[in-house]
Amino acid sequence: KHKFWETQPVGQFKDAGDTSLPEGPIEPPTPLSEVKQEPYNLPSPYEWTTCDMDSEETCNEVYNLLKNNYVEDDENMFRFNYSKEFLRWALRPPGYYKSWHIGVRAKTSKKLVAFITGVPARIRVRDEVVKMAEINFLCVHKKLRSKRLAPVMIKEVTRRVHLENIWQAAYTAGVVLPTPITTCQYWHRSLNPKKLIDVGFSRLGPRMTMSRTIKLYKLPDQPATPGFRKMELRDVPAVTRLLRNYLCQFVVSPDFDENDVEHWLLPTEDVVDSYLVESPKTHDITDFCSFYTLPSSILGNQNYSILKAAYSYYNVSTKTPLLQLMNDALIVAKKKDFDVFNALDVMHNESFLKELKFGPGDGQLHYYLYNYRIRNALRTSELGLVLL
Ligand code: YNC
Ligand code: MG
Repeated sequence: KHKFWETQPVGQFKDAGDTSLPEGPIEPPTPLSEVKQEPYNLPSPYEWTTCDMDSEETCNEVYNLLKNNYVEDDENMFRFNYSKEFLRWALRPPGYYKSWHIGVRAKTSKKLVAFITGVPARIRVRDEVVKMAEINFLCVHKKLRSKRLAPVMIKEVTRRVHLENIWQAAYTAGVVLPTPITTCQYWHRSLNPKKLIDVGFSRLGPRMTMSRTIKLYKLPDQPATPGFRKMELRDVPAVTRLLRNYLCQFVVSPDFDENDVEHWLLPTEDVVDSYLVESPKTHDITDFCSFYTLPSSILGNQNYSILKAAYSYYNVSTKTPLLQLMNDALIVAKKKDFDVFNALDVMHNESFLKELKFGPGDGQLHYYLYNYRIRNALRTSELGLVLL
């Protein structure tokens, strides 16, 4: 059934529930001298290219490939439209490798027709911190689908990850592959219900009018929590401590240091927003919330072309109730003109989703590890990892 994935060091469906298999790496590392030195072969009309995301021109090509060919919802009404600034941020974290930003071009026209990326991350699984690659942005042009290009791209990124002496990876996908460590659901909180209904993202509830719906989702103009403010550079040490202390309770989470926090969580306009609560009395940083900006193209609507979506990222509450903190996040997202606020049912998110009027989405998001076995699937609340 999975001709490619059956050959890979991932949890196989036939091994589900086999308690004799140990947790941890499935295959040991091989000596670097035994890693294939040449790229895998592509069908002859195509060639490999390393995408330099510092180059305005290359970044534009990647942006356009994804804008036209990346992930759509099941009904093909929306398609992710990652911005160039977002792609630069996502692909250049501390210690990134340019060689992991892999493109495929048509040899004659030089047109970019496929893409896959990795970035390095330290991921903690129970009490072990493992160097991994986070794999993302796998995309094959619509006209080249179902030709088995994806397996070649996955093997090539794996080879380049191995060349850096890294042997594990983490990734998410909307499709079921062998074998998810957990399966999450997206929840959506309307901020601009009229537009969401007009574009078919949501529907008017039974016995609801538009004006009752707008009233239902109305939010205060200002956050309620005293000391709630935007995160600044000087907050990096305190936010790192807060976040490390919080994330250690989950079975799988990133092992963030101060450099990672500066990169991934310090606010970047139209890419990532972070807020914290500074105690007005003690000036302690007690709570934190963040979201990233990922618009979607609206396919074939007369009135609107972009859906502006915020995605819940990492949130920590120690003093402010999480419900109140996230309500303040909704308020600032609304002020920034987002149409919808999305969140997965990971970490403690289930404690606020229903009360803050999030509704369950249809698509599921499956989380995977490569070459690392987890004996039993996790509950979504045991997962402390959000990928972009
Ligand atoms: C997918 N999303 O099952 P089998 S998520 C992984 N992730 O193999 P073909 C996928 N594998 O089942 P197409 C996958 N989708 O026969 C399909 N596959 O064993 C598997 N969509 O290849 C599939 N982006 O080339 C099958 O399929 C084989 O032409 C079929 O290409 C697939 O970024 C794709 O959803 C997804 O652009 C490129 O449909 C194409 O359809 C497309 O014939 C729209 O491929 C965009 C989209 C996926 C977003 C993502 C995470 C990717 C993770 C990849 C795995 C990484 C493993 C770790 C590597 C490093 C290891 C180290 C160390
Ligand atoms: Mg293909």
